[in-house]
Amino acid sequence: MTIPARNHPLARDPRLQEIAAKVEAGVRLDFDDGMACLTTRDLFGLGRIADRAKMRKTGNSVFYVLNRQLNPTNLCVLSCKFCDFAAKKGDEHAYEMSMEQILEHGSDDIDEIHIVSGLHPKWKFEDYVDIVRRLKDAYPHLPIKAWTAVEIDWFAKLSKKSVEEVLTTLKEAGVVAMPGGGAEVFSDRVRNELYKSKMGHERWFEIHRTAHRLGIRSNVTLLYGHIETLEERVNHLIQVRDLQDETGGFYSFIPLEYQLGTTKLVDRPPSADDGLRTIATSRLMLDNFDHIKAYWVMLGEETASVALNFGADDLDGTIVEEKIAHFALAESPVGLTQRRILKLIREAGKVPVRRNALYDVLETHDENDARAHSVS
Ligand code: V47
Repeated sequence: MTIPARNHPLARDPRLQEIAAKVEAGVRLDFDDGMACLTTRDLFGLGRIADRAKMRKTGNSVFYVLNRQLNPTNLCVLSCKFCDFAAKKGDEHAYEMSMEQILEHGSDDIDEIHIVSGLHPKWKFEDYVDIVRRLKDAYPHLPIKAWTAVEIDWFAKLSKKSVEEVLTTLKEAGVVAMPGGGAEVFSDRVRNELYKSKMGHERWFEIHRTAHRLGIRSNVTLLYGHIETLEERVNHLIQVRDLQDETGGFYSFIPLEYQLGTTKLVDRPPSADDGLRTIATSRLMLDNFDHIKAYWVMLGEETASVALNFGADDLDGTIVEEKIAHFALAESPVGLTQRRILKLIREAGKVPVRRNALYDVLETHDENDARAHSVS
């Protein structure tokens, strides 16, 4: 029996009542629905609908990973206007790690190493491949999630190889998955304003499409809360959904909250309300995604925990030493303990599930376990 839209119990806003009925009937949301989600005054109604949609995908589970981030250098030939991480030679915050320092980031006790880098003006493609090879040699069981599409595009230029050749070489070296960075906002207007010299969205799509074809699955991000319009956010989601329809290769969608840092593209950071609304809208628009990530580094721990009742089902991980958001003055810690992550998930009333980079389930923390971990 279909519930008449006007009486739908989950929301007060009549537009959301229609959306709830559509979601329940498995009818895909359109652009106007996306705009209604992003502009409704009934935030809690939106959250309830998104949580219901999440429950249908992954039940009460919330995923997390024992991981470590590695950013081998921040020297970068690009000058994206939102980025405080990138540096030019001679800048006070410029750095490049030695191979020894890089290898110290690996461990046999974690389930993912997440590698993102600057586009170093001197390093060759082989140097980046070598990082993967050496990590793989040192830690054969550690899943390596490495290089965004921006780096892959750069590697293809450096080596004069095709995207397929670059990705095949990296896969042979040990890359099993790719992070979703560099997507920013799939809009030519935003690109022209903020990151003109970086590849456009067609190339980003081509790289992820090729990765998926080669068996390297990946994530996709949205950088929100700067100069983009709400219409551009919804268009971004629709383009992401179209690509997922085509390849089915994305694990997770990750809205990244813009950190003002020193780049200050806008006067104020995005609000918690905006973060929750964006997560919930992503869950509802992206009906072909299993996972929506509440990235605690940029949202802050508390908002990320609340987001687990607004459609998110993944908290990312322990990270240990985050740099990109913290060079942009993020207020969150640089890493979290496993105990803290379990607490954030349990405070949201959900069940923590430990995964690896490939979303294989490694451990479900049951009720008895919950009591053991609640002693802080
Ligand atoms: O592409 C740069 C963003 C991204 C800022 O795939 C900024 O699991 C906010 O992609 N404020 C890199 N964001 C990080 C990334 C990521 C993070 C966590 C998990 C995954 C995953 C991917 O960081 C860049 C850019 O969009 N970024 N500067 C800033 N000031």
